[in-house]
Amino acid sequence: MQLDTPDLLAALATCVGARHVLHSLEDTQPYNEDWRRKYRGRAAAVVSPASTAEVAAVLQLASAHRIPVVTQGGNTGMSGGATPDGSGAQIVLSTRRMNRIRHVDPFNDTVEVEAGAVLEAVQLAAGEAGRLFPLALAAQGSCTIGGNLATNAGGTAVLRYGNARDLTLGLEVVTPDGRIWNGLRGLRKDNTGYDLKQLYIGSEGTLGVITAAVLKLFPTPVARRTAMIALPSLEQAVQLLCRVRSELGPALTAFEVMSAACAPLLQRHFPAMRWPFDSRTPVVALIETSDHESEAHARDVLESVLARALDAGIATDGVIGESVAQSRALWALREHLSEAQGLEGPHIKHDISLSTSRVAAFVDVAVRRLEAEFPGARMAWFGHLGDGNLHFNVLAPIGTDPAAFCARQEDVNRLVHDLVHAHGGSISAEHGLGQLRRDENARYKDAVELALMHSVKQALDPLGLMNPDKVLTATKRY
Ligand code: FAD
Ligand code: 2HG
Ligand code: ZN
Repeated sequence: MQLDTPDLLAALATCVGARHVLHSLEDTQPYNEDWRRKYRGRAAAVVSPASTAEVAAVLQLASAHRIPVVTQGGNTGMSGGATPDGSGAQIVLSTRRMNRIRHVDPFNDTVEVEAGAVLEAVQLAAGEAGRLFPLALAAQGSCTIGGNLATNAGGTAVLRYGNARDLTLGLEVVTPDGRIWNGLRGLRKDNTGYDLKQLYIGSEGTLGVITAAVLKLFPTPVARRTAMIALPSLEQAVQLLCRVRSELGPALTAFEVMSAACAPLLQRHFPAMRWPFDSRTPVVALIETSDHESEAHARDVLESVLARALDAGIATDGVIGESVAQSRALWALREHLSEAQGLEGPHIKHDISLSTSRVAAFVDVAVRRLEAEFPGARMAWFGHLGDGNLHFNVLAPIGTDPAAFCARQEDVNRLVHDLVHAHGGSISAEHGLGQLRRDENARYKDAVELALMHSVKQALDPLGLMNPDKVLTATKRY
């Protein structure tokens, strides 16, 4: 039976308390819009449970009355996955109040946290216990563990520690009908049937609500060093990656790249930041090493890596952060790129991955074709070259209307994604499909794989109430 608005609000209030149910347009506005301001909807209500039991109560209510639920963590997602539609029928379930770090276990090298815990708070809790939680991304001050797991977030340390999936040992999930699955096992070996947690990780809120997780911890390095290196081409950047990967082994913890179109954006929107090279440098790499010996050892290792790259003619210039502050300043350049691109105006994002052996060939042909078809368009790509993951973002030509350029998004996507597909890559590396890439994914995905995905959705969310029309086109209407 459908509920009218006053009854819905009253029923939700019995689950979480009236103070934690928002309804007015003003109160719900921040939850109705995504970080990029690309998507805007209208939630019937925003409900904020404080515990797993309260999430279960909300989902029991939603399932009894056929109310669709959009789970939202930090709302920093890049694919519109956490934004309700405009029907006014969906509720947003915010995990913000479920933010406890339940238990750090240094003997097992694990931490158990609630889904609404902010990533940075988890990193700090691990640090206080003398351990490292290595997931790292520019949104870490706002994004939540639940969102990280639901999108299988990547970030800057994947080449050393893996993505969110690789860092997860156990999950607690509330199913769409309000049952609680406690899979909070901190085991590194557990072959007792289907590995259900892997279905929920990366499912973007379409199968259930992740309420807690057991995550892996690692030894904290004694020293970290950052270098920024100027390179004549992406091909040279890949060569450098291969060299440092074999020279440094596990000491290499990040290998990021930025294209020439990125520097002017930072200079325009963050003029106080200092770009250390000529702003026309074709490619700049940002490398981070972690050392378990000493500061001096870390410095020597990175200095010799840079010297050898310069001697071999792979790199043309380089700087090493001589202090924590200098390293932070180098990282800040990389971390402000999303914001700088957003300040430049709406643009067309691609979150692609390719094998590192094919990434340079892809970029070469993609740039040539885009330049031919969209003269003046700026290919402001950057990203995690260590994982073959580029944010191949395309910006409007200088002086033109960015919104008019974005109207051609489908044509740009077709060109870029067809090429990614032809190069054996993926059109969605770390941001999730959400609503932004749902249809693109259906276009390229193997038909059998897509059918199996629909079967999983049908099995775990038979009423189709969990984040409808995200990841997959809904086959049911509530
Ligand atoms: P939200 O945006 O709230 O939600 C994202 C998706 O997860 C939605 O589909 C939502 O329904 C679902 N969801 C959220 N919580 C739960 C839950 N508890 N249970 C079930 N489903 C849930 N991403 C990267 O991977 N790597 C990066 O380097 C990176 N850098 C970024 C930099 C900036 C400046 C910004 C703004 C974003 C960046 N992102 C990056 C994207 C984003 O931060 C990640 O996708 C992050 O994991 C989302 O977390 P969130 O809590 O904000 O999730
Ligand atoms: C990053 O790596 C994020 O900084 C955001 O994944 C990418 O803004 C983007 O396109
Ligand atoms: Zn990224």
